[in-house]
Amino acid sequence: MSKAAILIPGRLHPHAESRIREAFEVVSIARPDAMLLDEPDRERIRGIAVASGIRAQSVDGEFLGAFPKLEIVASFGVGYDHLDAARAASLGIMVSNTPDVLSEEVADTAVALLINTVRELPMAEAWLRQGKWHSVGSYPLTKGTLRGRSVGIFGMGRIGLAIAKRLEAFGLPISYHNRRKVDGVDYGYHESLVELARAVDTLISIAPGGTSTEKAVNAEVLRALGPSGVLINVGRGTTVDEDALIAALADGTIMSAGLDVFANEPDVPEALIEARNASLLPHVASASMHTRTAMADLVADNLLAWFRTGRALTPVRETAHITGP
Ligand code: A2R
Repeated sequence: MSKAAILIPGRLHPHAESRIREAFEVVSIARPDAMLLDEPDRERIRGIAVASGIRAQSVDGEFLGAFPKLEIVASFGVGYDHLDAARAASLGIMVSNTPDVLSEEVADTAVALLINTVRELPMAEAWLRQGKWHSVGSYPLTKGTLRGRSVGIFGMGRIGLAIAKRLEAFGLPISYHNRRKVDGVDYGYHESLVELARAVDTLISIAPGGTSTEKAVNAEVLRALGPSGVLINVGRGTTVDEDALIAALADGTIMSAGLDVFANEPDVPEALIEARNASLLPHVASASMHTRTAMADLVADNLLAWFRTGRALTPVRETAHITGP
C-alpha cells in the first residue's frame, strides 16, 4: 500500500520531520501557500504537519480548502491560534496539538521570568559581567520582591495550574480568571480580568491567543494592577495591548513586566527593548531539547495514530468529535 502524503509547509522541528519520514511520504514547501504545489500534488495530500507560533506559517481556511483529501493537521505547540480550527472542523478535518508535554517546562520558565522581573537578576548578572562589582560595588537593592505579593493567573488551564502549584509552594496567594470557574480548583475565582487585576499585584497571562483574548490586558487592566504591579506574559503576545503596556511601564502605572511573547514576533517594539523595567525573552518558554523533542514526538504520534486508528491522540477542542474513515 502506498504511504500517505504529508505536507510540511515551512520549518518544522527536525525530529518531527524525521519521525514523519519513517512512516509517510513527505512533501515540503517553503510556506503555507497552496499555489506552490501543482494540482496532482494538492490532490495527494492527506495530512499537514506545521509548527505553531510562526506568523509566516499561519494555516488559514483557504489553505485548508485547497486539499480535497486532507484528513488531519498535526500542529507543533499547544496554542493553535495560527490555524483556522473552526474551518477545519467544518471541513471534517482533524486538528491535533501538543498539550501537556510542555506544561511543566513553560511553568518553570514563567516562574523564572517572574523572579528575573522582580529581582532584576539579568541586570545584576550584566553588572557582574561588565566589571561593575569591582568598579562600582554591589548591585543596587531591588525595589521588587516576591515577598508579600499576590498572584492572579489569566488562563487557569493545564499550564496555569502548573504555575499556580509552583507559586503556592513559594507561599504566595493565588487567584485566577477564566471564562468559567474550574471544578475542583480552590483558588479564588474572578469573573472578569479587570476584577482579578484589582485583587492582585502580580498578573500572569497564560491564556490562549485568538479573538476572544485579543488585547485583553489593556490600559484599564494595567491601571487596576497598580503601581506595584508586575505583568508576566508567557501565553500569546496578542493578549496584551503592547502600546498600553509601553505607556504603563513608562509612566509608572505598573512597576514592571516580564515578557516571553510579543504581538508581532520576532519584532519587539524598541520602547520595550529600551525599558529598564521590562525583562524580555525570545519566546523560549518550552524551548529545551527535552521538551521540544517530546512535542515533536507527539506531532508524529498524532499522525501515526490517525492513519492507523482513525483517532488523534490529542485533538483540539473544535475537532474532538471528528473520526477517521
Ligand atoms: O475560559 P475557559 O474556561 O475556556 O478557560 C481557559 C482559559 N481561557 C480564557 N480565559 C478567559 N478569557 C478567555 N477568552 C479565555 N480563553 C481561554 O485559558 C483555560 O483555562 C485556559 C487555557 O488552558 P488550556 O486550554 O489547558 O491550555 P494550556 O495547555 O494551559 O495552554 C495555554 C496557552 C496556549 O494556548 C498557548 O497560547 C500558550 O499557553 O503556550
